[in-house]
Amino acid sequence: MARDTLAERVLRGDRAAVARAITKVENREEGSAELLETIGKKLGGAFVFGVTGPPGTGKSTLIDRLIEEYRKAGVRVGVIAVDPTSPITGGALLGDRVRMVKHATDEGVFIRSMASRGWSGGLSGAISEAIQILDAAGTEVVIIETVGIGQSDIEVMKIVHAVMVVTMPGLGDDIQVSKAGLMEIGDIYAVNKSDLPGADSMVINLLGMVRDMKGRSPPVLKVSALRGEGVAALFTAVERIRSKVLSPEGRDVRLKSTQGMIAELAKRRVLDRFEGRAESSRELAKKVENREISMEEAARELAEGR
Ligand SMILES: Nc1nc2c(ncn2[C@@H]2O[C@H](COP(=O)(O)OP(=O)(O)OP(=O)(O)O)[C@@H](O)[C@H]2O)c(=O)[nH]1
Ligand SMILES: [Mg+2]
Repeated sequence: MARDTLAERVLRGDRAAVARAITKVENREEGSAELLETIGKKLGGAFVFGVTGPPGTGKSTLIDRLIEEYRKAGVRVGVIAVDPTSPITGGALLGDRVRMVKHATDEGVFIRSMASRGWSGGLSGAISEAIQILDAAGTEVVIIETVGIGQSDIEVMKIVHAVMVVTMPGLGDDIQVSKAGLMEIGDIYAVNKSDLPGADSMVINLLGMVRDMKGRSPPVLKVSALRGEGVAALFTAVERIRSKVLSPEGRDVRLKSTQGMIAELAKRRVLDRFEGRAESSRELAKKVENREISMEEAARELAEGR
């Protein structure tokens, strides 16, 4: 009997196969497209939840708590921690993610760190692909952790169904969220580290900002991931968002996320094609240097691959 294909093992929810499949698409190994085509027709419809916020606010610790809650409820969870470091300096922040190792033996939890490579205009990791693989493997909740500091996390937020912004007391309160554009994207706000002084004023600050938003009133919740205080209430609020997203009412949100994923995949194709043309781009540069063609023509040729 023939050995099961990787796609079949992924569809069965085999965690090792999921890891292997993500690596495969990340490295664009042969057979990646076929794999994605097979599993892409068997998506289960996972809830994709973005968790962002300034560095060190406790996002990973809080996600860890949410994983615990989900596992108590028997829900399969996947986490993709998007590492803002470049592939060259890569891994600098990885130690941070290893904190979630206590779930290492739980078949219902999958944790992966991925680099968001620095292509302006695209995610260029394989985040959309990883989401599909996890979804096809029966993961019900996929959490994407990004650091809320730059463009790449805003890009990530286009492909998720809902976003939780994690802040903490201090750090110049309102500035840390408003400056980073985090006030526009949150569906829920967590003020973590409530065991430290200043949490209440941070909550009041955020509530003030939330009140100014038109047509939206995202909840603001105080929590201490360290002590586990407020975690149950936060989990309930997140679950309310999940039910809404997955209900008929959430159709538009789901469509928007699918659209974002397709756009990412399309961008990747264009960029890959583009990168593969390093040789011809050199030739084109020579032609421009020799005044045979204009830069405009060269760019068109490069982009359209003639
Ligand atoms: N006092 C206190 N410390 C906390 C709490 N939650 C997390 N921390 C600590 O804050 C530090 C950062 O926590 P992480 O969970 O790594 O924060 P993060 O937001 O994921 O960090 P980055 O991914 O690097 O942006 C760690 O030392 C945690 O132990 C909390 O509720 N209270
Ligand atoms: Mg983290």
